[in-house]
Amino acid sequence: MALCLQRRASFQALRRAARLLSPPARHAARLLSPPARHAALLLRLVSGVSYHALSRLLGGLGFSPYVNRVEMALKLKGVEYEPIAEDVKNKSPLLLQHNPVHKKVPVLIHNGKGIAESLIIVEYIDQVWQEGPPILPKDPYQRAMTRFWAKFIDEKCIIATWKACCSTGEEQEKSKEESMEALKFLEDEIKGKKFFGGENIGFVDIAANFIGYWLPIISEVKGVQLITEEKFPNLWRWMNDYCNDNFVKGILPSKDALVERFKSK
Ligand SMILES: N[C@@H](CCC(=O)N[C@@H](CS)C(=O)NCC(=O)O)C(=O)O
Repeated sequence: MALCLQRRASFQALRRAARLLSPPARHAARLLSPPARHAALLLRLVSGVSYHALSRLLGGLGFSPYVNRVEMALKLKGVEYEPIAEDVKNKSPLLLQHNPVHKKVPVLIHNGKGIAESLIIVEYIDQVWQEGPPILPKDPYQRAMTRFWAKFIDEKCIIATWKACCSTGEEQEKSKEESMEALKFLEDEIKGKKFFGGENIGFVDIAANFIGYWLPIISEVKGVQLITEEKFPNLWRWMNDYCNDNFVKGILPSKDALVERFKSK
């Protein structure tokens, strides 16, 4: 009987805690099994942490520009998450379970379900945590253009600039040319705007994280000049604004750590 009363009291407390949750979190709570719901509510009750604490980021303790995109989105939305280290040379069963197709980080595990591919994860975060600042525009045309540029950055800019820095001979020369051509499009796209997202950092800025921070460091280490103020004044200005933005600065890995990493590559 005493146990029954205790359970009832604890259920009432949990119900009160449930009322404190935001509508999307309440909806998410309904999808959990009763024991998981109980545990999540207790967590909220004792620590003030919401269901969103059930987010885990695979690769979240390494140096990956792709993982860094997801960290940006989670932090922009104020989502609590658990970073999990991943050794990509010796992949964990958790990574293989949640990203059997590509076997790459990042993977976001949210409420037990895995989502792979950094840009898809960022979009997912934007949809799930709608109460935070928007990452993609709502207008369908603007949204399509945003996705277009993010895809362009992934397919044309990152691969070409990486090869321009890290390959040799003919492949390097060809990649340098491809980089210049691709970066020129970004130069035109950022002209007259503070960020690709307008006044605030958005999806394309997050997608271009590699171009803004990692590329200048890799170029310096490898002695390859790609983005200069003379050739790309608008992109150059964006890179400075982006990297010196107080929010972004707090999420980027240290330059020294990256220099060390790329010296050995
Ligand atoms: N298109 C993927 C790329 C992710 C990616 O290349 N991740 C690297 C770390 S930076 C990785 O996991 N590499 C392991 C491998 O290639 O086996 C994304 O956007 O998430």
